[in-house]
Order: sequence, then C-alpha cells, then structure tokens
Amino acid sequence: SFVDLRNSPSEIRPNIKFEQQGEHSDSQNILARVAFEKNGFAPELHKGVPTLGVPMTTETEPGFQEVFAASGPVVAGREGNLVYAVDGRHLFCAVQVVERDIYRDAARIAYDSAFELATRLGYPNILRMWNLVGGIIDDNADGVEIYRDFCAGRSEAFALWSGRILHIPAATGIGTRGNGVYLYFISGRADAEVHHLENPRQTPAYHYPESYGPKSPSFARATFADGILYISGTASILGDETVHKGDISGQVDVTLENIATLISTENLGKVRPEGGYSLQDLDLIKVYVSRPEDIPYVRSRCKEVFSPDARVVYLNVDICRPDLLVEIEAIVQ
Ligand code: 3HB
Repeated sequence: SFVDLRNSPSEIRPNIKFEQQGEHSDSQNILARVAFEKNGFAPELHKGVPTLGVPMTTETEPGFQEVFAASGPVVAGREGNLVYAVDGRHLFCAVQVVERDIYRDAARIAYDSAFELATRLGYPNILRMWNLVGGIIDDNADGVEIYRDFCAGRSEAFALWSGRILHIPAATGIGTRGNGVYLYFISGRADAEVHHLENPRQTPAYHYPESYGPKSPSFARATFADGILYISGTASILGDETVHKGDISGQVDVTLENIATLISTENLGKVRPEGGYSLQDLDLIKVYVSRPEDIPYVRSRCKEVFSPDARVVYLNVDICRPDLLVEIEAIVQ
C-alpha cells in the first residue's frame, strides 16, 4: 500500500508520500501532486494545487500519486508553461516539453525559464529533479539518442545559470510509456544547508566522457538537505561503464551495492554528523525495470533487502542506456 498514515508535515521538510490513485485524503497544505498513470497530462493548477500526470504505468496497474506536503501557507501559480507553488521554504516547479523532432533547444528553454523563476522567487537551491523522457533511448530526427539530445539542452541551461542556480542536484532521468518530456523539481532558499554527494564507485555523471553524448548528464548521485536524503536514480554502473549487461541478477546486485556505498557512513558521514544509512532505511522507492519479465525477480530481491515498511513502486519503462535493466531511486526522510 502507498498510504502514509504518519502524515505529519514537519515545519521545514518537504514531506513526500505516495498515495493511492483517487485517494486525495488531505488536499490541505499540499505543495504539489504528480500522478503516475497510464496517460499523462500537462502540468496544471488543480483546485489550486500544481498537478501533472506522467505516463508511467500500464493499463493493468492501479497508478499512484507522489504528493509533496507543504511546510507553510502555499502560493501557487502558472507562468507560461511553468506551474509552480512556494511555501516559504520550498518551490515545486513543473513543465512539459511536448514531443518534437529535436529536444536540445526546448530542454534548454524549459530549464532556463524554470531557473529564472526559481531565482526570482528566491529558491535557487535545487534539491531534487525528475526528468521523465519519452522515447529516451530512441533516436531524434538527427539520429542522436533522445537522452543525449535532452542532456545537451539541460547542460546548456545549467551552464547559463552557473553561479545563480547554486549547484547540480540529485536527479532521475528515465523513460516513460508516452512521449515528450515531463520535468519537475523542488528547490530551497539560498541559505538552506544543502550537500550534494558523489559515489566513490562511480564517475561523476557531469564528468562522463563524450562517448556518452555531446554534453554530460547534469546530476549528482544524492542530495542531503533539511535532514532528508534524496538518492538519485542508481543503476549497474561502475566508473562510467554498465556492468552485467543482459544479467538482471548481477545488475540488481551492483545497483544495491552502489546505493549502500553512497549512503554509508564513509560517504554520507562526510556531511551528516550522525553517520550513514543502510538499505533498510530507504523509503519512497521507485524501481524502474526495462523488461517486464524481470519484474517478479526484481520484486523478490527488493522484498529481501528493503524494510517491510518501505513504500516501493515498480515501473516498467526504459532506462537511459539500452543496456541497463534496472534503476532504483529512493528517499530517506
Ligand atoms: C539524469 O540524467 O538526470 C539521470 C539519469 C539517470 C539516473 C539519474 C539521473 O539514469
């Protein structure tokens, strides 16, 4: 079940939860909603709440919502294609880039306008972003993989805003079951204490060599802020190379080892005085699986390693490299 009965938005934390589709338990004090469903819909204000639908589930799955609770009175709005809300501590912002031949310019423009809004409203500290990219491993009209095409535009936007958008945050870049790109993020105030982490087992993505695309992917492996740890989409990559190609069991092992190292006392302890975490601490876990036939195996492995209280969803979508079979993101809050 995705129902969080412990719902108690603390004062400064952007409490996140998963809610069953149609549940809508508490429309009070909501910063934003993301509906994971069969068909997406563009970001809109639904009863004053920024809401978007992302095409991530099959017709046989129930769907769910990722709900961001507010930590204070909410002001929401729309500017051009952007839909957003602020609560004094955090900004939520979402934008859709509709399907097109080439994404680079549109991705740069979408991020550019979002960064302009974030800095103008006083929330330049990006904490966590999600990039849901339709046809992620297909080619664009120029024969360039859409993920690489998208990364080029995103990278240009970060370069344009360097020094004003403070750092490159934790992120997910993943396929969908639809088309076009949906992106959404949460950001904090300039004075928020925010730490972005790398993984000692992996090359920083923003230093990936050009063989992975004209501009490297702009994301950190994790972000720690307000006592919340946001773990980026993590896969079976060591250094910059995919390992255990074609082998779901090996890929699950390396993915879990990568996360365990990332959140260990040795790594997270550098910025969190209380030390690190273990896989048992993960919550709000999204498990992306590219081949549907692997889902039962991945589900059984996850049952073994994650807490029985953890909320876990499985999504059958493509991952940003054709040779990746599984990717996992999570939050510790
Ligand atoms: C990204 O490009 O933002 C990204 C891609 C991934 C995992 C995490 C982030 O495959």
